[in-house]
Parts: sequence; structure tokens; C-alpha cells
Amino acid sequence: MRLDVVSIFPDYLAPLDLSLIGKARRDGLLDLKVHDLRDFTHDRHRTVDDSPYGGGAGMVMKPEPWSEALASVAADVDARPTLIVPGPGGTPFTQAMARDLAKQDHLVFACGRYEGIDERVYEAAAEAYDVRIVSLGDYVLNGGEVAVLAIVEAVARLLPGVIGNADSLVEESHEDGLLEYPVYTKPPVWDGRAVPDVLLSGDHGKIAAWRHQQRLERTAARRPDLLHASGSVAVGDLTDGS
Ligand code: 6GU
Repeated sequence: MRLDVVSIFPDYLAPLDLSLIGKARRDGLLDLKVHDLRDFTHDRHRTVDDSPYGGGAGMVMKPEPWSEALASVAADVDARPTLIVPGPGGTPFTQAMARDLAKQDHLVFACGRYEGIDERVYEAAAEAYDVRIVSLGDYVLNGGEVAVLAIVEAVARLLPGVIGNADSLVEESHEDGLLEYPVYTKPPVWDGRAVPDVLLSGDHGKIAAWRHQQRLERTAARRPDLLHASGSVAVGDLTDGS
């Protein structure tokens, strides 16, 4: 998969050299390049922003550098890359969206700062790109860079070969609409707290039933919206049937 990130703070994306994503890049599974938006300016001050028409607080990112940057990264090869613009006004990012993005050949990320990017950039970009405005949640970050770290990680880990043990992708929170069950390791008693007996029982049927029950209870307590959204769980399922 090819990934291009355009930002005025390329150093913000340095963590993409680390851990599993860094290894995937070195292994040739990810071709990821970070571009400095200011390299697409032509004035002495490398200006990327200006005041908003109509007034109001803050600054707006100018269209010209974005237009040049997006033309430059879309230039070679593929038909219609996906342009992802992170922002609090976007469609909520979900595991389903991560799975969809993981099927694409080429993702381009445009990191906005200040009050946002001139709206005409989105219209123009739609001619060459499949444009998606994506939000991480209902809160405000200073710019798109941290969101790009999250989105790239969520997508890259779904690509074949990025995660050593593909089984660990299956039983995860959000893969089937329920949160994960709690996990324990040695010692069997720590700080006076015992691991639940069932996990030491060796009865795999019982363990699976206990884990499923834990997932339901956890989801009901922390994310009741997921239970109702999935429609797969009746209230009665949450009472322990043992
Ligand atoms: Cl994707 N960007 C910004 N700037 N703020 C956010 C966000 C994204 N998601 C939530 N808040």
C-alpha cells in the first residue's frame, strides 16, 4: 500500500518509523512518504495561511500550496487515490472504515491546521481523488497529524504481513461489535487478587461462555450504544444464565 501524508509539521509523523509500522515500511509492505506542505509554496516566507473572508477568528489554509501538493502526490500511476482529510467535522472513523481503507492501493492524508483548509480545495480534489473527511471523535485537536497516526495504525495493522499473529486480529474490540473480555497472566494470585477460577479450569467450553458473558457485560457498562446498534443482543442475554 502506498501512503502519502502532507503536513506543515512533518516531524509530527516521526513515530511512523517505529514499531510494527516502521517494520512494515522496512519490509516493503508500506510505501509511506511524508511531505512538507511548505515545499509547495513559492514566496520567501513559505506562507500557507491567510485571514478568512467574511471575518472571524484564526487563519485559513491557502488553496494554492494544497493544490500543488495534491497534484504532486497523485501525479504518478494510479487512477483515483483516496484523499483523507482529518477534522472534527468529518464522518466518525470506525473499524469498518479502517477495513475499507485497507483495501485501497493509495491513501493520501491532508493534515489541516488553523481553522481549516479553503473549501475550494475539497471541490478541486474531488476531480482526482475519492475525498473523505474523517473525525476521530467529538473533541477538537490542533491539527490532523495525531489523527493520521491513529488512522494509519488502524489501517496498516489490517494489511497481510504487518501483524505477525493474524489470529490476534479476530477476537478484538470492534471487530464484531462487542468490547474485548478481560485478560490475565501469571502469577495466579497477585496483590491478594486471584485470577478467575474458570480460566484455570481447563474447560474450554466454560471459558468461552465466561468470556462471551464478560464481553456483553463490559459492552453494556461502557458502550451501551454498541449493543443497541448491533441489535444482536436482547437485555435478557446480559443476566448470567449459570
Ligand atoms: Cl480527525 N482532527 C482534528 N483537528 N480534530 C479532531 C479530529 C480530527 N477528530 C476529532 N477531533
